Amino acid sequence: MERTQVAIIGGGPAGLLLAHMLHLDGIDSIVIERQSMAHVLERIRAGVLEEGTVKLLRNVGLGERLDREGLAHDGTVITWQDRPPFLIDTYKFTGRRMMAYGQTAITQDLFAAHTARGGRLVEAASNVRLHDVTSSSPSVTYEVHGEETRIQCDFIAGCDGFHGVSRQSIPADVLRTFERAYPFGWLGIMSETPPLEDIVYAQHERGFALASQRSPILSRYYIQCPNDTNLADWPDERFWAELKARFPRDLADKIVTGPSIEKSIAPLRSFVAEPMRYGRLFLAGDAAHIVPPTGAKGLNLAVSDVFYLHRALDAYYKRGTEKHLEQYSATALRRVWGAERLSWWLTKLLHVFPDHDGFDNKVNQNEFDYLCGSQHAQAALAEQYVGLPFEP
Ligand code: RFL
Ligand code: PHB
Repeated sequence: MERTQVAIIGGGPAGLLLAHMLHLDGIDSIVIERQSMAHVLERIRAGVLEEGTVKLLRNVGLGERLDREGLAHDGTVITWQDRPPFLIDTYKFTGRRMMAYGQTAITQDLFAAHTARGGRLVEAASNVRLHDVTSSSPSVTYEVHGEETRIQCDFIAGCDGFHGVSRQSIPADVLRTFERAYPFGWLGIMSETPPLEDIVYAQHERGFALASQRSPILSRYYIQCPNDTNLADWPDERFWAELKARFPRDLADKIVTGPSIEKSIAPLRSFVAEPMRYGRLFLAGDAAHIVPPTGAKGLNLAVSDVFYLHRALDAYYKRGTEKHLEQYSATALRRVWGAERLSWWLTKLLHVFPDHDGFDNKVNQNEFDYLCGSQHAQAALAEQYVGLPFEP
């Protein structure tokens, strides 16, 4: 039997960031992770950070490598068939910038800080279960090498991603879910080649494509693919040819190709579970919601959830107030739904849907024309894409 104030299920970015921020306020936690940390630290996922995320990471002492290696961007480019590039100019409209800095690097930074301070973390934990979450003394049990341990705690933070156990611990008559599956995924590669100058979303009749980056010598590219795509059918040469075919000629010519060092397929899904609190269990990040990656919002939402949850726990331990704990779900969900709507809209605008007809295509075309011609539409998109401020 062990004891802590906050048991954190999941050692991804949400769980590790929460542990870090709680530690800065003298609140004790234990992170329980199903995988080995080596596995968690290898995963390649998100790459673009909102300015609010960057500022938060700096404020909690995690800005050093980020400021050294991160690539600042005034905005993101959209190309449409062969039309000239259009910039979602976040800097012009909001005075704020995005930053390309990989989730892999953030997770490494968080884990290094966790290890340096001697933070508690159980890796390779199986059969993780939550108990008595509606009582004032909940607990979590897990097994390592077949031996069970119980952690008694005040609160449980469910940061265990979309396939975790935390959300499943909320009774079906309490939990409401909202979902949209998309009839395609993203086939992504990482390559040790210099990236394009800008992050570019490409709309094309062959399907969506994206050029992104991790460093001056590391590029990340994606192409829209059918859900039943087999990685073995996509050797590098085929990927590069298809990618280039979806960009306007002058940009395609600038793409530097090379061997891929990683290749994977991510399905696209919109999903929200409400409420994000049940008794003493609080969900954060992908455990509560998923967005298609088109708006680069998934990781940023995990960070904003942790911002709100940390604030609520800090207020409880420092001042004995439960106000923020009670408001956590509603506050976090307002921001979640904003990102859900933007991610759904951008996905709809930029991808080829097998069931779209001429009408849908004309409406999309008009939407893009309107965006290019209207400062108001551009300001609205820039404000949402760069990330709405956290609520006070
Ligand atoms: P994570 O990163 O999924 O971490 C959850 C952690 O919980 C562990 N876990 C458990 N631990 C204990 N007990 C259990 N029963 C457990 N079940 C699971 C898992 O092993 C894992 O370590 O969630 P978190 O921390 O909320 O962070 C969210 C972000 O990871 C996520 O929003 C983004 O990465 C989403 N996402 C992307 N977002 C973008 O903005 N751009 C992208 O390009 C992008 N690509 C992706 C993605 C998510 C993917 N997933 C979830 C499969 C690509 C993929 C493949
Ligand atoms: C990435 O760099 O992985 C990336 C960038 C922008 C997105 C999604 C993913 O919208």
